[in-house]
Amino acid sequence: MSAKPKLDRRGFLTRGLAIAGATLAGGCDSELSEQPWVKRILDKAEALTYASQRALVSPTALAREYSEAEISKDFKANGSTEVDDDGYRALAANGFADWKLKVGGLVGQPLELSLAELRAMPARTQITRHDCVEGWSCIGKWTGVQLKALLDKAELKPQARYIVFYCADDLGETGDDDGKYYESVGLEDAFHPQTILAYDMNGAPLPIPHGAPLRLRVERQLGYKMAKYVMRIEAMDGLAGIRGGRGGFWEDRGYEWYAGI
Ligand SMILES: Nc1nc2c(c(=O)[nH]1)N[C@H]1C(S)=C(S)[C@@H](COP(=O)(O)O)O[C@H]1N2
Ligand SMILES: [Mo]
Repeated sequence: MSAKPKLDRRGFLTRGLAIAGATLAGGCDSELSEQPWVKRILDKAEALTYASQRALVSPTALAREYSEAEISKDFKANGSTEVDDDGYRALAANGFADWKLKVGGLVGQPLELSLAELRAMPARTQITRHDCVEGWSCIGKWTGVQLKALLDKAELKPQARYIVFYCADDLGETGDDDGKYYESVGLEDAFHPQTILAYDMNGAPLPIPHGAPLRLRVERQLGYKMAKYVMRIEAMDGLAGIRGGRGGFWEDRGYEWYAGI
C-alpha cells in the first residue's frame, strides 16, 4: 500500500474498500462503482477532501510515483473510448500527422503545435496512480510535455486564472459543442511539475481508448480532470461563460471542480 498522507480520506476509503472487495485482478480494482454503499461513502468523503487537502497538504507537493513493476497490466479505459467524428477519424487514420494542438485565449503568442513539435520539446515521464471517482484505480506510465512549458511558450498573460481543455468527444451526445467533454484547472495545477499533456502511455503512443493523440495528466486530482482527446487549450480569467459555467463536463453535471486527492 502507498505512503499517502493520512488525510487523504477518499484514497484511504477507496483503498480500504478495494481490499474489502478483493477485486484487484490485473492491478486495477473495479466493480466497486456498482455498489450504492460505496457511492454513499465516497459522497461523504467528498466534502472532506477539499478542506483537508487545501488546509493541510501543499498543493505543490508531488503525487507519489511508482516503479515500472507496479504498472497495471490492464489499465481500464473509461468514459469515451473512441471519438464518433469523421474529422477525428481522418486524423487518426493518418497517425495524427495532420493534427495540431491549438493554444489560445489570454496568451501573447497563440500556438498551433503538431505532435512532432510537442515531441521535440523537453519531455517528462511519470508513473502514477489514476483514481476514478467511481472507485477504481490503475497505475500507468505517462510521457509528455509539461503544461507549464507550453504556457511559457505561449506567453501566458497575467490576467489568466484558468486553463481550459477542449476535447474532441461528444460524451453528452448532443451533436454539438454543448455535449463535448471539457475540463479546466487553476494555475497551481497548471504550473505543477507533474501536470503534463501526455502523448505516450506505458512507452508507446497513447492509444485511442486512452485519449489519443494527447491527454491531460493532472496527478493531484481525480480521473475526470484528466481530459482525453485534447484539441485546444485556452487561458481564461473565469469559467462562468463556458458551457454550463462550472469548469468541466462532469462539473456541469454536479461533480466538484476541485477534485484533489
Ligand atoms: N475527453 C474525455 N476525457 C475524459 C473522459 C471522457 O469521457 N472524455 N473520462 C474521464 C474519466 S471519468 C476518467 S476516469 C478518465 C479515464 O481515463 P482512461 O480511459 O485512460 O482510464 O478520463 C477522463 N477524461
Ligand atoms: Mo473517472
